[in-house]
Amino acid sequence: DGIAVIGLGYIGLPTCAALTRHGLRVTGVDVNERTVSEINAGRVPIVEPNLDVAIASAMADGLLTATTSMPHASVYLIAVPTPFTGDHEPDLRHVRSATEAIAPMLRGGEVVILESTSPPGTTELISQWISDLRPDLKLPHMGGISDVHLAHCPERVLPGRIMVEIFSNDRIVGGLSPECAQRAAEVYRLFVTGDIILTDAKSAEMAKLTENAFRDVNIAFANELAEICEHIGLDVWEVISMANHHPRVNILQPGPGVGGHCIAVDPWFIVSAAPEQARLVRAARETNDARPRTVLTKISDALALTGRTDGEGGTVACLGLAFKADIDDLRESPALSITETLAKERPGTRVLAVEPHIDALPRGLAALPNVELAATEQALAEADVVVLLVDHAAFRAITLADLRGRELVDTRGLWR
Ligand code: SAJ
Repeated sequence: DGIAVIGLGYIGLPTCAALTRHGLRVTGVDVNERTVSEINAGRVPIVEPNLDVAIASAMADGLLTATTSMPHASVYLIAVPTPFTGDHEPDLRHVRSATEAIAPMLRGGEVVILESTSPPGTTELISQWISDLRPDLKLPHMGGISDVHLAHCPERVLPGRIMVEIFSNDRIVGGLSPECAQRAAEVYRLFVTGDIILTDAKSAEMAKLTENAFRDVNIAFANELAEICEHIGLDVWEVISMANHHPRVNILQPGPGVGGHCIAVDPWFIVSAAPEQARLVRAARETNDARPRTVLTKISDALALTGRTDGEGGTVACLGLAFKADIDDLRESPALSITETLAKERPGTRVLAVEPHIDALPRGLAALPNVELAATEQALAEADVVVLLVDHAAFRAITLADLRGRELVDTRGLWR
């Protein structure tokens, strides 16, 4: 009966592409009717290199269909968002509704795989949810032989490189039983060239969170170093670059904060699972979340140097809105939030937003009368203060000569 991929976003859609490239028949399921009709019309609603061609050829080969209603499938792959609530607790409502849609379809023998990054224990929770809805089935959390196989296989692809990493990355497959892990691993062996590591579901859940918490803690270390170096009058990028010549030191780069929908979210799942123990993980989150405010203070200081005090005019060029270099993704972007907060807090200041990867300002920014989308040259020509927020390749060509006479706030160390 083929494979059903639930959630046609940044993970689900590339997974459809990867499976169909290997000749497998895939039904993509999404609650959003617009997403479904876009995909069925051969259009890809997200920007990711090479994804559009892969989806177009899957459609041309008749291997992919998108729908809003859950089909029967031999393998269900859940790739829905797992955000957090206002108080940093995991919000599993999309996983729950995917489970509720799958449960009535089960006949026995199916493999259900959770790919969404989830708090430890979620795969077991899915097993319990299914058994509540289907008391006629044996589920793996009950022990013994089960009718349905459940596993967690966390996605690990890097936005911007998804269509490479989805094939080449090693995969962790954590089953609710060894048999569940084996059955889920068979699915990944169909298209993954990297190693497949078998474990239990809870260890797989924690391993994924650990990867992103590792990166968050290391970025927080770089951001804290930036603040220390500034306090004592040193160039943090030079200090890090020298320290990284040590064979066992590899410090990441400071920046305006951590964006995207993974690294700024996942560590909170660890904090939620063990609040007393996860002190460093929590501190890292708080350090990285505090960065945009530090950048805003620097922008105010720079404006003051040009003779502008709060609310008193001036033009600021904000270079970059995306959450990191060379992508168009603005979700949870510190660059976007800095630009928006600046414009809101200083209504008398003109803000020129430069983002070569988009054609129109996102709604929140477009609604502000003092914000315009500008080309790099115009922004550099008209600004009193130039703020570098994202190290896009397009901005690397800017020279110090182009910036002469402007106050600079460089959050990425490009203009040292
Ligand atoms: N950042 C810095 N300094 C650095 C590196 C990154 O400030 O030295 C910032 C970026 O500007 C960005 C944020 O961190 O705002 C996150 O960017 P990223 O490139 O580190 O990670 P993501 O969010 O694009 O993807 C991560 C990846 N995880 C790891 O590298 C451990 C990816 O492999 C995961 O699949 C993805 O999260 C996910 O979906 O969980």
